Amino acid sequence: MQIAVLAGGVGGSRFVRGVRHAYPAARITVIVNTADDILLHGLHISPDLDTMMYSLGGAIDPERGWGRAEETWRVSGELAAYGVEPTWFGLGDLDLATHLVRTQMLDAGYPLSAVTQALCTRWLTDSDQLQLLPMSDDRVETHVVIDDPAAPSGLRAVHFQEYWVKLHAGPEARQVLQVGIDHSRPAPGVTDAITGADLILIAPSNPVVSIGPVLAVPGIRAAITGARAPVIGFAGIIGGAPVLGMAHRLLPAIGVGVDAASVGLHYGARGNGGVLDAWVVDDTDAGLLPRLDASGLTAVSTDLIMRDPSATGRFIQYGVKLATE
Ligand code: FO1
Repeated sequence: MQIAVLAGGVGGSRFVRGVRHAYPAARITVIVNTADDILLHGLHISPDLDTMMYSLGGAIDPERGWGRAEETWRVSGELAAYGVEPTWFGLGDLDLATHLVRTQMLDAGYPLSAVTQALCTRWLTDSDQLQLLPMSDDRVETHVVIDDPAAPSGLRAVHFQEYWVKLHAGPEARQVLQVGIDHSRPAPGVTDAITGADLILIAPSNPVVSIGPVLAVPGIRAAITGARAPVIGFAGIIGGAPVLGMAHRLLPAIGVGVDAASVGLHYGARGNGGVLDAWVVDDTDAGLLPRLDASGLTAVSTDLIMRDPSATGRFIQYGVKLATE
């Protein structure tokens, strides 16, 4: 059995651990958002790929949900002592090695997909069963447009990481842009993983800055709508609030309500211009099912809290059953 998963970082990696638990014999390909990527201190940082890699490799810091366990911060401290900006983005000493290897390989001409495969040989020992692919080898960056009274236009675009980490998603997001997306291409293996899959899963990751960019890479959405496998999506919004992260600060900027029904209808039903065959919401949101049904989107509710891989695996199997029976 082949499973393709579309995912972001922290929530996405917990979800994939559930997929692995539910389908231990399957070959799983995770198509990971890279629009959070950022160049800092001359280094190429891929937060969602690294979160996925460390998490599945058992090296993630469990409290933060990103970066390495047992991390130290001596280099960051030295950079700050020199007054080198940005000081708001923490790069741990262990994590820095990953960025150094990635940047050296990219500078030597290897595409991000090949670099990711090389990095993963250390962490994913079952690489014939689990593969991480960046959504694209091309540079794509999410920028958020916020108010800036000092700017002639009254607006300013900041990198997503600046909005998320430095500004804590405080300013109202007027617009969210994926710079470079129009000319990006799916990374090698991405469309094959989708068309060859027996099951396609959309993780409960941020619909605006995680799943949104993956679906916006020209060719990926079309591969999904034309795929033979059922496509099942899982809501990351429960009771009108994101389970993780700050999606509620970004959904309004793309005109989508902060509730599981609005996000499901934003992804849409396959055959109706969308990408989903089934949408799974939390039991808290069972009251939204009639609205989803009336809009032609097959939906079901269950307990969507990702307590551990076994609980996550259970709700994944439940959603799959709905879409395939
Ligand atoms: N998130 C933070 O809130 N603060 C940080 O300083 C930070 C550093 C960081 C370094 C490497 C990395 O792979 C991830 C890092 N993250 C940090 C997480 C990241 O900014 C976001 O959680 C994701 O991009 C959103 O999916």
